[in-house]
Amino acid sequence: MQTALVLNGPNLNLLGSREPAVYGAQTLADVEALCRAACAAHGFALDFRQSNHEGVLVDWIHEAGRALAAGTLAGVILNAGAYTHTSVALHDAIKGTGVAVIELHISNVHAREPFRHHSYISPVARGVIAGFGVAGYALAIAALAEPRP
Ligand code: CA2
Repeated sequence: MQTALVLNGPNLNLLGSREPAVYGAQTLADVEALCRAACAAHGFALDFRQSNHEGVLVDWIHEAGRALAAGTLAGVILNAGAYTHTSVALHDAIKGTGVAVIELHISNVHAREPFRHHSYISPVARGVIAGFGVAGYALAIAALAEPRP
């Protein structure tokens, strides 16, 4: 059974505690449960993580690259949070490992402040899902199950 690796970046541990109008009322634990159900439906194991540290996220992408080489990885769903808009390091890690990454945002970043309109992840992502709330995580897991175009 292949694994879907779901990586969450800075401040996503605060989900459900503030800004419900933007991010909804569900907690990160609720999102993990939602992902577990979606993975079960698609025959994936789930590895669900969160870090506030850029280098830790880079290390996890490298680990995903090794899992890809071993044939145990279905792909990565990455909500890089604010690092989406700043991190050349994450861009380089994704490009360097060749892992299939689906970029995920809970909010529609393009309907928000201009500084959220640019992503360093998008050019190296297989696809992007944004604006569907936490349901986007289940959509991303379903997308991982689709054959590559
Ligand atoms: O919409 C998304 O998923 C984002 O990746 C969330 C990031 C933001 O910087 C991106 O532009 C879009 C922020 C995550 C912070 O989440 C919080 C949740 C509750 C309270 C405070 C922060």
